[in-house]
Amino acid sequence: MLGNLGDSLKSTLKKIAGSIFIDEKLIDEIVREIQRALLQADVNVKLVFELSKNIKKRALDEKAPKNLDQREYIINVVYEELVKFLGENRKEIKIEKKKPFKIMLLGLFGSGKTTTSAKLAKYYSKRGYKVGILGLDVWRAAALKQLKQLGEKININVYGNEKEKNPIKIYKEFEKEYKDYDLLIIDTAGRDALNDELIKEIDSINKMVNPDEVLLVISADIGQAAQSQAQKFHETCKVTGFIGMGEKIDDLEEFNPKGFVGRMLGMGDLEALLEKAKEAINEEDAKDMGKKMLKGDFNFLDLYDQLQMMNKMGPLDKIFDMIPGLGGVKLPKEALQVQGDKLKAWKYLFQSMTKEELEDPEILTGDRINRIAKGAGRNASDIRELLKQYRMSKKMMKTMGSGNPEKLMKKFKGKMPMKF
Ligand SMILES: Nc1nc2c(ncn2[C@@H]2O[C@H](COP(=O)(O)OP(=O)(O)OP(=O)(O)O)[C@@H](O)[C@H]2O)c(=O)[nH]1
Ligand SMILES: [Mg+2]
Repeated sequence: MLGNLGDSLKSTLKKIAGSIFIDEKLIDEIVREIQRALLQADVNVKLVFELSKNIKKRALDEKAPKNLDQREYIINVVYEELVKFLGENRKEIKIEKKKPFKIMLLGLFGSGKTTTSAKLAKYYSKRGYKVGILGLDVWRAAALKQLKQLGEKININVYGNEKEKNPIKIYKEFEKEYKDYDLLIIDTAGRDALNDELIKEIDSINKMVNPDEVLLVISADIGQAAQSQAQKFHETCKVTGFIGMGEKIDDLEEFNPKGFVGRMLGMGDLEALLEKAKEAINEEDAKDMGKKMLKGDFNFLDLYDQLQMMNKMGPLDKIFDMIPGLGGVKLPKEALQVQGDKLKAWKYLFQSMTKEELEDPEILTGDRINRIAKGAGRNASDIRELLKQYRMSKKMMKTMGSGNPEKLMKKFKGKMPMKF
């Protein structure tokens, strides 16, 4: 479905790029095509009309910046509006320090609650939080077994009691343990519909648990039915978010509307065009990001993100090309020689560090270095090398930044990470 949507939108964008005149007639035509594509993909009618109204208004009213022609500008408007459309309701979960912060998962049978519990647990434990899972699904046979198997795979403690049929009692049974955790994830039972029985059950669990976030897990292929389902669940129990991504435990990413729209539209084709547009428009953004890097204001978490990107995208110099503000920067040779195996090892090392250490690698003591190395099955020298690499990059950026960042940024024009 998404593939079709992408194809239709892409052909519309190509039409804009290939047009001779941009007039109201063409814009009307384009807006109608976009509407049709979105409606076919089962997007809510009201939202589609709002989106197309915005696109039309901007396409007619706004003038392209000097160095961009109107076609390129309109393509960019469509792209921006799609990103805004998908991104406006984006909500990040902030794990507050409260020991434990509680996330409860709800959903119908087979929607992916249990899998998502494990994904979330892995996601947050990787980021240094101590995470536990509590299984309150007393309905499905072997529910706890499934959860425990998943927990074992990702090294997360799972609490539950197969013999107890009352979820409230299970919650109470382990209540003393929860304060040991930064985050407690609560998996609940589903039904084939949101019936009275399920409502009563989640209502009573909700009152007992008092979760900080309630996430509704919905299968991605149910289209607009998602809305009424979400509505109903929300009425029973204030749902704070939705979630879903893929089957494997690693398949949880923070939703990034830019990346999503980019992928959907197959940015490769339009990349050059949009890149040009972005250079003209997003110089401000690029400057901010560039400044952060140049101030040396980055840590292991940023490095880790870059490594993950790199695994998908290729060598370091290419990645640096895509970081706003760093395109065209020549890296020292050593920095480029970091190859696949090493990256993998680093990833394990990062995963063994605490959040504080990732945020400020300089706090790593000799003792910790040895512990982390042991935990990740590596040598302390690997961590020392990683630190060296980190300090080198940081120093390099700082040196670059000690000149005049404004001037420097002009030289390294802003580029969007848009190669998928
Ligand atoms: N494609 C895809 N499959 C998923 C995803 N999440 C879970 N699954 C699969 O969907 C099936 C059900 O997932 P569960 O996590 O057991 O779902 P649940 O909501 O806990 O199910 P019940 O406990 O029976 O209500 C399993 O086969 C999972 O492998 C996902 O995000 N994408
Ligand atoms: Mg389950």
